[in-house]
Amino acid sequence: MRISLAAAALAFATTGAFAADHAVEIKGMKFNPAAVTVKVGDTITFTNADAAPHTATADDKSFDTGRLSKGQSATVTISAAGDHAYKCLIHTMMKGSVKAE
Ligand SMILES: [Cu+2]
Repeated sequence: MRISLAAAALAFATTGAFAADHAVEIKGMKFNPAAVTVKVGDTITFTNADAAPHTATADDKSFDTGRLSKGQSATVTISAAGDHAYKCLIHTMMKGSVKAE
């Protein structure tokens, strides 16, 4: 129930005129969802559910959560249009992407 309500809220928010916040969970050494599409000016909140520390760091340096310990989250603003590949700097095989339009 909690997840479906959050999904409904997110779907509503992304169609609105105001900046929306998107959520990415880091769990099982993966970003979930690994690919998100946002509008320029939206924010993304990354939350680490793993015991291991992670970061979400854009290859183009347009955003960086810094190091997130278990249970920590960080919100970044996506301020540039385009495709932003990102990865965890601690585990560089963990990759995701943000498409900003
Ligand atoms: Cu990591």
